Amino acid sequence: MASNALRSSAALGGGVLERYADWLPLSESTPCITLGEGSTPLVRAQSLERATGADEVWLKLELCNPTGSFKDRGMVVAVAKAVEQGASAVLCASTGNTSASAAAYAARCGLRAFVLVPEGRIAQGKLAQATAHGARVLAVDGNFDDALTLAQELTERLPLALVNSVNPYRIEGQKTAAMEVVDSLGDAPDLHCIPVGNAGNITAYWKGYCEYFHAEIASRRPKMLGVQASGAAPLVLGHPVEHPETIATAIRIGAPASWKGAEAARVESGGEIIAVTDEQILAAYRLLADTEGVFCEPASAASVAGLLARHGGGSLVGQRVVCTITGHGLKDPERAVESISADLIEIDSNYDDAAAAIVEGLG
Ligand code: AN7
Repeated sequence: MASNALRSSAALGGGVLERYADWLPLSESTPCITLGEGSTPLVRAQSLERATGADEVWLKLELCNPTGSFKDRGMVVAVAKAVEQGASAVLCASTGNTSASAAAYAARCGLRAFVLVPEGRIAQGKLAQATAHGARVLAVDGNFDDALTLAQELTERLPLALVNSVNPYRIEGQKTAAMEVVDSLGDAPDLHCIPVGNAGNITAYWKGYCEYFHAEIASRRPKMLGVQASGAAPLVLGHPVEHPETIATAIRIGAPASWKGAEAARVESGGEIIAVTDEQILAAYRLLADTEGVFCEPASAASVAGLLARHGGGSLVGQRVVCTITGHGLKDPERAVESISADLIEIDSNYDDAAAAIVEGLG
């Protein structure tokens, strides 16, 4: 009954479960739920082609997912499996986007959602989403790493499905983004740039690229360029960071759960994991908004900041590059307003004042 009801809620065109069913651990009794996640745009970024010398730079706009981040791809699988297994509640620790996604899919499936977030360090838009979907939000007096430890303890003892990316279904769903890149471009790119926080996503992309390579759908695999914020760069330093700090709150993580997955992606792909400063992240954030019309959240701009830091000199001639843009700029309105408020021009409500300001702007 329940599963039929959920099945009939599928979107026209299908979501990740329907499109990538052959690649996912689904069974007859997995409900085919969707909010229309996946099938995100892949758009050219000419300013980045000029800066890096690459033949093509593509942005995979994961901010176009239903809750505004890439998390929906993995969450739809994790929540579908939780429903299949009879769970009535889900729990996650989150820097914000996972909680927004868990809350949305739980609401859609009639599950309760509980989320643990680092107190005072989650972007307002994400908190608004979790609250809007009726999740019970627990603000932890600690950072994300403390919250994740607590989440694991809680799910060991209470009847809750853990939907962090330590849940393998999350990685399975997220790998479909790499498959979509290959489906769109006809093959894997030479280089794939991606922000790294808890390291689930880089692990998932690498898995997706490898599976398509082994199935001979892709003729090669890209080098993976993982990018961390310099104040939260455990994978670059080679040890956990006790007090991670960065304005990119989504990736303010000191002890990534998928450490080994990120390392494997780096080594097996012949790639790198590098750190960029908050200044470099904000410069990329503004560049994407100013020159490409893409308004992402700061953590997402890390992939582009990393691309420019490593290849800004024009070393990518002949190459095809993809950068994942993980989350929407509206998630973190305070950051956006902070960086644009200086440009607000106050005028009286009359034609002459308005026209004068516009003529000045036309320069
Ligand atoms: C916009 O929501 O960890 O390396 O709890 O929100 O897979 O962790 C978010 C991570 C990049 C890093 N960009 O991905 C959470 C959370 C955005 C993000 C990442 C996150 P992972």
